[in-house]
Amino acid sequence: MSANIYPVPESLTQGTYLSEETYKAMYDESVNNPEAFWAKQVEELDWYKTPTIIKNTDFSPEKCDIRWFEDGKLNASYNCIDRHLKDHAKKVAIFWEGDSPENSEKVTYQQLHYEVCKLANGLKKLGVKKGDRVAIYMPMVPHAAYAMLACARIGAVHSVIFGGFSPNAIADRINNSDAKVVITADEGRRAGRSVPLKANVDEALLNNACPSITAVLTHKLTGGQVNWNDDVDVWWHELTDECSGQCEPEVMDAEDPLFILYTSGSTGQPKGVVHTTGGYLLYTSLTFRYAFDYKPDDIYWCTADVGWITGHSYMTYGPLANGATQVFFEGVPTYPDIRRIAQVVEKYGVNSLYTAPTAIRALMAHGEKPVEGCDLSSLRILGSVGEPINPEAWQWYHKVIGQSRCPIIDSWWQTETGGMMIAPMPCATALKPGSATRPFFGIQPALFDAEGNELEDAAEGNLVIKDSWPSQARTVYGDHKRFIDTYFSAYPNVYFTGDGARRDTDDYYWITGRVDDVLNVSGHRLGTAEIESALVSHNVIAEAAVVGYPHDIKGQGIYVYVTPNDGVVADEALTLEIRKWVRKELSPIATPDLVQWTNGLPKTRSGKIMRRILRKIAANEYEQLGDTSTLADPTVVESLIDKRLNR
Ligand code: 6R9
Repeated sequence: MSANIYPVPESLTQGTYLSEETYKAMYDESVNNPEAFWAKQVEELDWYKTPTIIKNTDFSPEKCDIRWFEDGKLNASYNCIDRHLKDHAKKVAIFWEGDSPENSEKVTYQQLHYEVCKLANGLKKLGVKKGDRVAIYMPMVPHAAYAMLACARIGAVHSVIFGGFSPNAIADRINNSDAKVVITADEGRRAGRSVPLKANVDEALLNNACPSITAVLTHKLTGGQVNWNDDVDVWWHELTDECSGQCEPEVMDAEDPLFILYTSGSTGQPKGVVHTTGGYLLYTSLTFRYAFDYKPDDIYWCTADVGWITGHSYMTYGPLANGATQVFFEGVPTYPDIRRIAQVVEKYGVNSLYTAPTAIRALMAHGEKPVEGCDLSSLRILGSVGEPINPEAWQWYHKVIGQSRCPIIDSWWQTETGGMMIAPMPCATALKPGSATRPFFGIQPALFDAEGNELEDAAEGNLVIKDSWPSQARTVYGDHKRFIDTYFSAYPNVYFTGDGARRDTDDYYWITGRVDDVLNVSGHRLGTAEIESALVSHNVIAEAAVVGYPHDIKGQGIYVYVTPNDGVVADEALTLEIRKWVRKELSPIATPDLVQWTNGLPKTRSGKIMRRILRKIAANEYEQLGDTSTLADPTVVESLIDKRLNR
């Protein structure tokens, strides 16, 4: 293991502010004396009232009450915009790069302020008040960031819904959060195709399905045809036309909610993870600065979508709180051709690039072609997020994109953690391909076995975090019990991540993937339960079980076992229909890769589906099924193996 070590590049050990010694000293203080450590870090932000109470957190399963900086007062939009205006009003905040290379735009901090204030005033005109929820269903255009920041400015709680979700999924999320307004665009664009965003919102709202919504605010992006209902529909440009470009930020408590973001879990419907203002903003700002060794003239590019947590923490709040210049990309890495990433890096002189293993693997399949003829000399730091990065993809990323010069910041974290938890520091940490390396300040990872014993030294087990950190989720919206049950009941008094990990003899962490029924498909997090519920809502399906299986590009593919209702003929046409159905009911990202029809599923005598067996068959590891003696009908397994699809 130790043979494959990449030391900190010489160029990064010079004149940087976070060496190995400073990392160690700061880390030690952050865990031995968190109060003192975080009391110093509050200077990261501008406060109306600087907090004096730093940490007040309780992981006990009875209560689970998490508060940071609770007597502090601030506004997130002020911190992301206004405080940069004095010296940097003309600095570019966003270089927007369209789906088509012919479309681009730049937005300075001054313009950002103007747009955000106008919209904030517009939202007030629509009756949105502090504490109200606003749903945002937008493509990757600067207006998505305006919408988030306008909410933050007036103290409304945004709930961004990924632009790839279907009408049902939109309606569920709107209803769970009781959103008052939904902000969208006429259409999105992806790889030359248009995405009917407004039409999807219309369908979600059909038959008064979302009674809390009083207005649909639409940004005219493509000028495509949309249906219009004067009772609820409002054009963004018409609403904001007469609004002032000044809007006083609302003074918020550090613990006031900033946003809700829905994410998939092991069971049931997605959970609305709630993040609050002070701790979240401070932690994302700090991690952004350290993980990317951020310097004021840097050009930073994260290829995520605002619909996911990475788009919140490291495209919106983290970089903007630092006054950074970043690229906002509407398109996909392989359009119009596989050199798009390299072309955009060259066009803007990108210094730090943060992307996902699935994109890296898709490019890697083309050898050196994705960089042919492109100048990548501006790159200094590369980042990876969303799923484990396999060593081959790591090495390709390092050599071909990073030209063997740039460290790879493989950052492990989650929607619930708000910011990076385990990640190398570019100027301090020697790298091992495939390892997220060491914890960030204040993070105390530990490994537990199934019985709840903490494992010492080099070991493999379930990953938990032993104490709170500022950007930790505070609750599940409207369901604190579910928050406690999901994260604090597997092992009392620690946060359970749902991931497995290995710790090596250098105390480096290697994330091995989810240990629950959450899939990670191309870096998108999906619950098997959600896909199963979409499947059984089709009238030909009696029962469904969904598992993940290893997939070269996507990391995990979706393998579906379905039992048809009596009399249904399961042929290829029906398989196609089922795949389309899930696409439409949930999202294209949830489309099953493999659909195996079966007359039965392996169940225990008490009727529980034995997923362990289904996972093995899907992985084509059917010879190692383990103990099947508790099955109600062992012959089911024979026939499943016989007709397995991943050979
Ligand atoms: C930020 C984000 C969280 C899950 C997480 C884990 C996986 C994310 C990873 C990683 C290995 C990394 N994950 N980053 N696994 N190495 N660097 O992706 O949040 O969408 O909530 O997904 O993604 O399994 O538990 P989210």
